[in-house]
Amino acid sequence: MDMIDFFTRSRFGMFVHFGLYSIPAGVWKGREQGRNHYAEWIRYQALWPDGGAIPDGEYRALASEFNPAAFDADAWAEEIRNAGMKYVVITAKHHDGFALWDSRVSGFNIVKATPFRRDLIRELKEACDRRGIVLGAYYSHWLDWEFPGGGLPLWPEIPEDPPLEQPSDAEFEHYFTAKCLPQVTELLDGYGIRLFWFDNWCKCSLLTEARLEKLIDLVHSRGGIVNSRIGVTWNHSGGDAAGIDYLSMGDNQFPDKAIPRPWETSGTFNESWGYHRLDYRWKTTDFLLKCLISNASRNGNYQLNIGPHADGSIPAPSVRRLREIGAWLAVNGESVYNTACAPQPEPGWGRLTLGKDGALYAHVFENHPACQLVIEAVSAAPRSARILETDQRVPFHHGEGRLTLQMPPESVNSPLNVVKIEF
Ligand code: FHN
Repeated sequence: MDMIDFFTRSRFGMFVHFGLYSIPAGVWKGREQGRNHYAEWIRYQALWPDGGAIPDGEYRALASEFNPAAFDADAWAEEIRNAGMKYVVITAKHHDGFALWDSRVSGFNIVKATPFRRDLIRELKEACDRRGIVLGAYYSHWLDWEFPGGGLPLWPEIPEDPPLEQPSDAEFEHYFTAKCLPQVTELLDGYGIRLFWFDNWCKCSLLTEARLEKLIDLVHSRGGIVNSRIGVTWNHSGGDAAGIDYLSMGDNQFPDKAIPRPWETSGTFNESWGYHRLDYRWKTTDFLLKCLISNASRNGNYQLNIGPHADGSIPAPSVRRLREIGAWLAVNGESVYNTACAPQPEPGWGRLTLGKDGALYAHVFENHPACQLVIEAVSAAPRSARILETDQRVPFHHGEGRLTLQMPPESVNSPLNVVKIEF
């Protein structure tokens, strides 16, 4: 399979942040983690701003409690498929260094260090394969808080503290060659992973061009693809980054124009990536769908994150939203999958996507009775315009390169209508 072609056609994928941090879930010894709501950062932010990080031994001890007995790879894969997502990228290893597969490189993993003793990546890969879903891996190649020489946060978690002492170049080289490259090789060769999401977001001298080239070449040698956050570029507008297959935006960042190369936004349902028991800032399905549609209309993908509970179950607010998005896509999917940015200017009332067969899809963000929707720069007169979900005919007028759709008053009852315009 040509991975980048698959990625571009898919438009919608899942992100999963799951690991030892899912146990404290944003609360350490009865107190809410400070600084931000990224529960997967609790190792360094537990006591912010009054104290240091969780001591290494205490954090590692979470492994002996990690037992996601409710994890069911087929149930996860069903939710992914029913949501209309075509791929899933899971934190195979996040910054804490803990691996979700049976790694021979480091014993700090789900099989060797926890009572669960099952290989989650293997189970999920098989469940995804059964459904034609592509499994990808998030791999924290720069930060690794358990292995000697792994990168540490560049900034002090407590403003008065001196910055953390960084590994030397030689120490980082040890981590890079003894853990990072061999683990990525395990994911490529032992698990057939071809879609990689690496994570770096600041200029870091340890990620030298030579190291990045090695990592990129390794993934490319097996036909895999890598994202821009590997560190070569941090350019939201889409700079020319050698070796990069797709761009990743900043967290929850949505560009306001089309980008002429493959790209994606990774986003959260609430604020945290890992499960956070006190994060109640859930976004609405309407908002999330608009993010998906908007990105598709600008040539981009949307990778929407779940943070499963420590027992492996998916939080109810995510499940409800996933199912609602899936229900919308079940009837409107052709206006999103395998589409591209339309040549017409983006209208203020919504978004436009262009199907491979030349159909134009008008996504109505603002529904109100008897509204007229104008699309500029439509050179030919359409042969038909219909609401995708109901097949209701939409009267239109075409003249002087302008198409005006007269939305039927009943259509206000369905939010996010799509009008399919055929020529
Ligand atoms: O530090 C990580 C964070 O925990 C999370 O994984 C996000 C996902 O995009 N990436 C980093 C911050 O941007």
